[in-house]
Amino acid sequence: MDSGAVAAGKGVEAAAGKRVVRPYGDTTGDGMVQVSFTLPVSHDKRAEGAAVQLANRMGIDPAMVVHAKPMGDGFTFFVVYGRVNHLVDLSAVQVVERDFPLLGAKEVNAVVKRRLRRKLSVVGACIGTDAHTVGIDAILNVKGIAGEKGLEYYRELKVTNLGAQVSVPELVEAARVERADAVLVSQVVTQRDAHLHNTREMSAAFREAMPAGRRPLLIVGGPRFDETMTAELGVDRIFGRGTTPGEVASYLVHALITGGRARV
Ligand code: B12
Repeated sequence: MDSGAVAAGKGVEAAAGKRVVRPYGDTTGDGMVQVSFTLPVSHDKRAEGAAVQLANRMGIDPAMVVHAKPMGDGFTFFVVYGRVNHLVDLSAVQVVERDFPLLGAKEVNAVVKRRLRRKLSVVGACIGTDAHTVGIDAILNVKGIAGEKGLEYYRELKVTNLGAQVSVPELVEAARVERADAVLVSQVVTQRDAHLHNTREMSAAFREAMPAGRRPLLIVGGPRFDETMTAELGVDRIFGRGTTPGEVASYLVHALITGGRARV
């Protein structure tokens, strides 16, 4: 390590165009991490040994069980603390950065009114068996989230929130009836990759039901989506954990009206 290149006190090293960091636990750059998991074994000394063995195999060495709690019959929850030698190269990290300007509600309304000259129609739902509506409601309902109002608050947006457990055919039909400019789908349950299967089914159904250029913008969101998977899932944008209504409204304006790929 080139000590002269270490960013003072932050555990960041710079060498040959790389920006490398290592975890911080007790002291800067000591590589200490904490992980939690459940093993299908009753809690005893052997179970704790098994947790340490797993942590070692994950590259955590030395590893220390700092918390172990029985979780019903034959299961134990662990928190393990220990050191990894892995480094993170910040220059090689790939994420989806916001590539559109963040607008206030007034600006969104003004652009829609001036450029679209009609209300922008948005249809939202949780599809499949998913009944976790809190996320889509946070984006759509007036009450919004974290002090920010949802899309229903925007005068120039017409919001149809179909709620929970909507089937794909119902969603396609509602999008047609509402002449949706954008369809917003929430998927929170990820067991057996349900969110991926459901999203693929949804995007395929829209492609089949509507000709290219006539289909609405397809947006999915939920806490466990990988935002880089848009092409693979056949959607226009994926929003993850902590999304705000303002981000979504700004994206709609960018994607449908002001951006290079203007659709309407
Ligand atoms: C509340 C809750 C419930 C409530 C839901 C009530 C409701 N009306 O939504 C009830 C009790 C019904 C419930 C039931 C179940 N739940 Co539940 N539930 C939760 C809990 C505690 C909170 C979820 C939540 O509301 N988050 C708050 C919102 C605001 O966050 P969010 O969804 O991430 O949304 C934000 C972003 O992701 C994004 N976003 C989300 N959607 C969209 C969509 C678009 C278009 C956009 C742009 C953005 C966007 O923007 C939002 C705002 O920032 C989570 C655990 C947790 N702490 O997260 C478990 C959790 C999601 N549930 C879980 C499970 C397993 C279930 C059940 C299967 C349990 C059971 N065995 O019955 C059932 C399934 C019911 C069903 N058919 O779907 C698991 C899912 C595990 C997995 N890997 O899939 C979790 C993670 C709990 C756990 N650790 O096991 N649940």
